Amino acid sequence: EQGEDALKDLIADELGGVRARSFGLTTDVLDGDGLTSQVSPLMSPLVWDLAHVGNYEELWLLRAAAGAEPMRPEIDGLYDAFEHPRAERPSLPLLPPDEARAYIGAVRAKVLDALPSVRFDTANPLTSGGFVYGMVVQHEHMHDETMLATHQLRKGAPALLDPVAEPLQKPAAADGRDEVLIPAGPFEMGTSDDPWAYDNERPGHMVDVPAYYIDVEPVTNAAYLAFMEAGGYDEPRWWTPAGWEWRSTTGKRAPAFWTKEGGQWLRRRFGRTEPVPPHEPVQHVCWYEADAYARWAGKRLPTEAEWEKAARWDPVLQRSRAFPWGDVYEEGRANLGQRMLRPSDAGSYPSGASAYGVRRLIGDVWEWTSSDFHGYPGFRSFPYKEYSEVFFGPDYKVLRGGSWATHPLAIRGSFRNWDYPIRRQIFSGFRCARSAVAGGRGGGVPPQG
Ligand code: AVJ
Ligand code: FE
Repeated sequence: EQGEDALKDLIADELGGVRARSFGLTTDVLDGDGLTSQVSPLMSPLVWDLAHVGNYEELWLLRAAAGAEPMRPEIDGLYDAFEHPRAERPSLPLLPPDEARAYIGAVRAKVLDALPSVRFDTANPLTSGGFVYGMVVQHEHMHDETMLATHQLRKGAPALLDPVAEPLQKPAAADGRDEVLIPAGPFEMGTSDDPWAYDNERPGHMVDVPAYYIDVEPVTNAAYLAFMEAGGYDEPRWWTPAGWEWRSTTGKRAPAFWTKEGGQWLRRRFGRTEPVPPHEPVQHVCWYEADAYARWAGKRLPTEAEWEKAARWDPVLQRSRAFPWGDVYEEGRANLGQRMLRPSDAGSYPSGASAYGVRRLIGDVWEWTSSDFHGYPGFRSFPYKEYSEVFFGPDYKVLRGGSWATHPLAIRGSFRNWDYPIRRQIFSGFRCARSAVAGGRGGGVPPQG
């Protein structure tokens, strides 16, 4: 009982925190067209995201968890992501900003009213451990990160204050290791006991991973620029056939938001233009670009299992941990939660290193892996198949680790994100790996360009 009350207090706090964040990205900083127009067919109008998170909260916390009747059944269809793809959303009769705010506020008031009487007993998997509340809080944080991608795509004057916060930890002296060897052996991938983990992170299962090397840090802008200057975009041998096709049809020759002026590379960041910072991880690259860079570097992208073993496995204790540094989130060990509007420089956050000494796996940039998105052995869809299961297959690549824009509650070592290999509006970067077998980079997609 005591534990359940404390958990409910935490849930109420986190619901309040995420809503403040959502307002900070919408009605606090924009109005009118800024909220209702669409900046790219890839994104929703911000006012759609705002009402959608409230509608999702109504579906799961009022109707499913508390047995309430629908508040406004006529709007459900508008905010169903599967009924209306993003490109269609601006032409829908969406709730205007003030009505959206009123609706999601009314939902929230009822949620907080009902919370004390919702039972969290283990007999109901939806509410056991507060699962469905965790799902709703994480969902809103994920949409907040999506809203940040919308802000990044906006033209015109900056809407977001740049906190220009220093990283909580300054870069440490380089320890001279570009990559570390992860010896062969099994590790536990995924989780069976994190109460707020998604279905796609479950169940925990042992995976035997051959020995490999993995980069200590994500690939920086300076390193990526070396690939560009070496003609990386013009050499079909570095690209898979689909990647070469992407590069040829789009004409892209640099990460998204980069422009060259007077011989200098600049990048646009939330409405401001600045020189490309050499020591930050490269951001806004698609999977094809990451894959081509890795091949040029004589390496390859890590598999999902390799990424997760480097992040979570403690070879001394012989178990996986939730975060690289231990079992609980600790502020100051990773660049998360939008405290800066950018990734941190290489060498930052040394206390976030994993047991193997791999750094900045959590936060800074989402990291592309070589893996397609599939269910783990024993996967069971829960609580709805449209969260994960409908995306399983060869069309999506898995990203790991979260970005500077990801909230700590919506990331952990087992968390899996996925997107199309052409996507670059997300806060995506990568690190490289290579097999530790004699003579081979091994395991990469063979170049056939
Ligand atoms: C897990 C980030 C791929 O944004 O499409 C949001 C999360 N699911 N609403 C997405 C999600 C339902 C999802 N990603
Ligand atoms: Fe959603």
